[in-house]
Amino acid sequence: MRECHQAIAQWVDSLGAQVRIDAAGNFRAVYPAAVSNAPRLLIGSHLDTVPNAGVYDGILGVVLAVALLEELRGCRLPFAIEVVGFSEEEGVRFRAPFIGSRALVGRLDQELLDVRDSRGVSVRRAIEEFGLNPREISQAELQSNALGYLEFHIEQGPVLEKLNRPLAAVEAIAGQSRLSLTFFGRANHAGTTPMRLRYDAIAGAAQWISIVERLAQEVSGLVATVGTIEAKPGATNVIAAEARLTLDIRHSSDEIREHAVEDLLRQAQRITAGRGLSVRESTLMSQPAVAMDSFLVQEIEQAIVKAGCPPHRMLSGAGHDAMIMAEKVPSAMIFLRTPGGISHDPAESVAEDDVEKAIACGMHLLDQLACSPDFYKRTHRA
Ligand code: HGY
Ligand code: MN
Ligand code: MN
Repeated sequence: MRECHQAIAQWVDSLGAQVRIDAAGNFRAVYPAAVSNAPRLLIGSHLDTVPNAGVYDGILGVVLAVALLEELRGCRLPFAIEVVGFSEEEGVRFRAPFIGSRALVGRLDQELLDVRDSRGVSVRRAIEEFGLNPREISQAELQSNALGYLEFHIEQGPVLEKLNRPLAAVEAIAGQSRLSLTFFGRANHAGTTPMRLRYDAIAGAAQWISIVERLAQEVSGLVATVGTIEAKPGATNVIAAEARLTLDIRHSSDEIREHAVEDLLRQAQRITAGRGLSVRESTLMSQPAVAMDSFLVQEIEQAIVKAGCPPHRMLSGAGHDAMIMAEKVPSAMIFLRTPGGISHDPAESVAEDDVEKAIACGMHLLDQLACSPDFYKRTHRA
């Protein structure tokens, strides 16, 4: 992350932007406006990613923000532009996503600072180890002069490729719940324990996982993923005493998502009761679906057309920092087509032509917002 900050700082330094790393580890660079004390528009995305990832998820949105500053060729707008590179969006290390953007909306609270990673290192300690001061986190918060937040991001799915659209305006971001469930059984010898006398935690978890998949297949628009599973003691010839897994479940309707979570937790209770097992669950996150700012969505759509692309609006199944930033400032996203619909994998890619169109779209958008009286009426929500 430090090397990443240094690389981006080099790019923006020559453009006259003021760089700082805030107390949540976010990269912040302000490109001044034509006048002093001007309001500011934030453009950015996250710099962290997932294990064995591609090289565009998150970082592309920060690189595109820098590309827009370069395209301005020294021209100053009526508003400043703040490039933001969020420190932690994916939730991989601490199983709690959006740590960086939550700092900007004042929600990086003590509870979150106390969350520990698999080695027992807390968020607070990780911030200190990075050389930052957690007591200064409040200084990372958005100021009241923030006009809005824009995020360029790869779609990470197959929709735009199927429609042969390079770009899209995101209308809303699906809500998501992330839970941890641990199934408890009883360890025993794999060779001597008859099948009818077993309390097999992995077998119970496996039965539940098949129900998770079946429910998501049956409910339109619902996606559910068990992405991690750990067994204890974790030996070939030992019946598992524990199976710890995570559930990621999403839908554009909060009601459908929450109902699905309740249903699956009931199913886990039923399965474990029937097998003489027990189960403990904890909710890691419950993030409501978030609509993007309708004024900005409209402006983005116009800019997409001016960039020579057919307009398209869509839902984002992936979560993004924009859903957190929307709590405080009007926020919106521009999606770039993802060839093969592949993401969170080294095969993730973008077409250079689409990136070029995204930069053209971004420049039209800046031009539109600079001349839009309505844009300045947008205010930061306290
Ligand atoms: O998991 C997601 O929705 C995104 O990649 N953070
Ligand atoms: Mn991601
Ligand atoms: Mn992302």
